Amino acid sequence: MKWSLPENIATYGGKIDAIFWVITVVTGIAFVLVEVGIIWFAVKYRRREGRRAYYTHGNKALEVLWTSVPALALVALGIYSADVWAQIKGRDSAPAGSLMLGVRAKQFEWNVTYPGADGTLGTSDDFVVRNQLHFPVNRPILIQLESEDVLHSFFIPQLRVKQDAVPGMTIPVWFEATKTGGYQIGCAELCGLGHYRMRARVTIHEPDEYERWHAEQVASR
Ligand SMILES: [Cu+2]
Repeated sequence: MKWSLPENIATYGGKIDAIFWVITVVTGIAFVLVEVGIIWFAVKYRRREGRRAYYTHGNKALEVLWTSVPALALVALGIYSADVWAQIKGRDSAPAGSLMLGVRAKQFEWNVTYPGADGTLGTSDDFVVRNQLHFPVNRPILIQLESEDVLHSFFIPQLRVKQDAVPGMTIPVWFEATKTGGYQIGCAELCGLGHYRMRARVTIHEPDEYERWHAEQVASR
């Protein structure tokens, strides 16, 4: 078992990890304070021979305090992360010149649509490869994510990407890898009995290597 985050190979991964750690520390402090309080009170006010219960209707000042502090913390975290959210998930946030690919989830596989020889997605020479996502390193990739049947979730931990695939919707997801290698898409939304085996291989190539792979695929069809 590993406690650290998975390796980060996404250009925006550092920003997401920073938010993750800030939230973990803030909620971690709250968790420790609450748990210590529970144990402290349970021990201090435990039943004792001859001690009578004390009835109270609460404390207004305390209630205002423990409602407003978490509310302010929540708003502060929201403001702190809004910028990163807009850069990654915002409408039309994908950088210009992104390579566009289609990913269609279904029970229990990922079908990836690549542009054909014309290099344009959505034309008649597109081709589909089952459970294999290939793309070049150091170039933004824009996935048009769809689902054929139920809710799935497109999850590549090392790219810090997790996005629900919703039937009837086409959801854009963009990322840019900083490293070549082999990774995996997992489905992060319980989608049926085969959910656990809904995986696909991710292969991140050097640009010329990707061109070669793509040309081979086009030639073989
Ligand atoms: Cu699934």
